[in-house]
Amino acid sequence: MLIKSIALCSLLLALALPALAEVGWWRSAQFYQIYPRSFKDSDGDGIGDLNGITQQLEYLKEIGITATWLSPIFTSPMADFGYDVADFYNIDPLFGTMQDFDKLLARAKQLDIKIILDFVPNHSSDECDWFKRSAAGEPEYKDFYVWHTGKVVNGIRQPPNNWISVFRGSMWTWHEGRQAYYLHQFLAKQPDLNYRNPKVIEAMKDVLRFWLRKGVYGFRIDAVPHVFEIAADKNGNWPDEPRNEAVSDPEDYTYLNHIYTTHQPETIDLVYQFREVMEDLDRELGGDDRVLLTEAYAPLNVLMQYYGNGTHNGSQIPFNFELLGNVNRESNAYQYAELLHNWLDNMPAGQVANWVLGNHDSSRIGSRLGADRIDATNMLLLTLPGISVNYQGEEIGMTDVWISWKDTVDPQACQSNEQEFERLTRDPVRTPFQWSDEAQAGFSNGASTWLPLASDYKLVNVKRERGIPLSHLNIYKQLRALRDEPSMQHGDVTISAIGPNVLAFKRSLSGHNSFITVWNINDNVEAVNLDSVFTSLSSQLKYVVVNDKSVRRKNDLTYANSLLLMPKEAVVLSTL
Ligand SMILES: *[C@@H]1O[C@H](CO)[C@@H](O)[C@H](O)[C@H]1NC(C)=O
Ligand SMILES: *[C@@H]1O[C@H](CO)[C@@H](O)[C@H](O)[C@H]1NC(C)=O
Ligand SMILES: CC(=O)N[C@H]1CO[C@H](CO)[C@@H](O)[C@@H]1O
Ligand SMILES: [Ca+2]
Ligand SMILES: [Ca+2]
Repeated sequence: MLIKSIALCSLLLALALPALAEVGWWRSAQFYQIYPRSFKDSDGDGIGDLNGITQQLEYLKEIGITATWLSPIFTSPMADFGYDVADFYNIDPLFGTMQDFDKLLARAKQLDIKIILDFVPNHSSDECDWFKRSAAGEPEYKDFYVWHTGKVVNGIRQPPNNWISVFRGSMWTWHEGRQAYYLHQFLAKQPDLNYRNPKVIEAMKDVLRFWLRKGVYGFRIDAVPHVFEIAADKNGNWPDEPRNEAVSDPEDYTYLNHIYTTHQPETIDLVYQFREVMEDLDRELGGDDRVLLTEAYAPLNVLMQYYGNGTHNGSQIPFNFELLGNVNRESNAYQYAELLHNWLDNMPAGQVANWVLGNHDSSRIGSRLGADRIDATNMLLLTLPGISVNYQGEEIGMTDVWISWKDTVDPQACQSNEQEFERLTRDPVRTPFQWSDEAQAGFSNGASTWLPLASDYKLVNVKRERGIPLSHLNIYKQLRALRDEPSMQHGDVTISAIGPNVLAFKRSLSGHNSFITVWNINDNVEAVNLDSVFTSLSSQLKYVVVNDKSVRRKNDLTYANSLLLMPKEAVVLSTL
């Protein structure tokens, strides 16, 4: 009887649990970007896939990830590795099937990891059914894309204006079937959807609804600033964009200032509309909040509007690229402090910050800032207030892999030439994830991988780093554990540059221990007085996380007024 009632009780509990929706679960969450081609290959074809991700979800649990966003997994001819979607409602066979995706969702739910999908609103593939119908002039789809018959100069047909695509060359490509040019901000195989057609907006909202009903918890929206172009004038024409005199290569994207093809005012309202879809589905489905993460490289005052404008909610997580875009090997503590403040001081009330240092388009942290700064930057990401966003492999300190012109596959680089490709290629940050020192780094049991492996994979891999106390991976895990402290979850932050070489910030919450992150950015030994920049510290502080530059160990004590830092040492200290 007793056993029965316990069983009944836990049954009732289990039934009751889903009703306890976790509002704001994302406010101090750890997000992790998976680049599916390179995470884990389950079937030996050398390309990562959904079953591979499912197999390795426990690893995300091990490192304390709350939610993971997957770069595109939809049907695609892979001209831009999935950022050219041919069917927004299906999984590409390279990655698996819809059943595989359902299994992934089910496993993620068991582990309490939320799945976020990449949403590419700006364009589809030219192999998308919508585009084929549009090109054929079918009434329903005729205006789904941006078409123009071009202009004739001296008897020669030319594109309607001078716009240049992100991936070089004209933004317009002639379509024989339709006898017109179509617009593409990226590759010719990525025709832009026409956001001035309300049917397009509705069609894209339907895509969001479909995946939310399947059980994803939101979207990371790709390339938002490119969605709208300026409206055509009354004759159906668009103005030329002005020259950027600093650049002389007329094929290069930066040759023009993109005042008519990026950051049009309608963009913000579209984000608000997408958020409304999230909130509608919150009401329809119940459970935890659905979230929007937006990718926009934009001026701060524009980005802050992405959060919402008082009457309308926007993206909960407009990616903060302040650090990613602005720090380099020479950056000093004053510059870091300023960049952190830029976001925190400009954020609308009630919103939370997010910190992003990498993605599949940007040089890896260890290559960009130096391998001896990897732990320090993970420390920033994980001890600053708000949301941390981690690109796969940064937690184990993967670095860029040099890839020859012959092995280069990134379209952005392949569109250029053997002299230019290294500046443009994104392949070096997309190489297979390093799981172990086994063949193919444990990524695949096939004979080859779609991009070459890093040559240092026997040293830099999950399996080995698990066994090294101060490996990047173990430091990451310690930092993650520390995030559960009340001061980390809800505390204030005070940021200070102590001279050009030392960046420090304090997280504090009344009634709880404070934590102080201190980073010696450069190669001098530094002695700092934390009492000179922070109030109410205990006279002694305890080391709670150290890196491999430290001569001190975890739980050692130091005086707050005379902290000694080794070159490149980064530590987290706690009040007593
Ligand atoms: C907020 O955005 C909505 C939708 O774009 C707009 O109608 C409204 O005027 C804006 N409110 C303010 C205060 O700017
Ligand atoms: C904005 O979001 C908050 C939190 O989810 C919600 O309480 C509020 O009602 C939303 N506001 C609008 C205008 O939808
Ligand atoms: C960081 C990121 O997601 N970049 C993508 C932006 O959009 C273009 C076109 O869809 C992709 O090529 C990039 O990878
Ligand atoms: Ca595979
Ligand atoms: Ca567009």
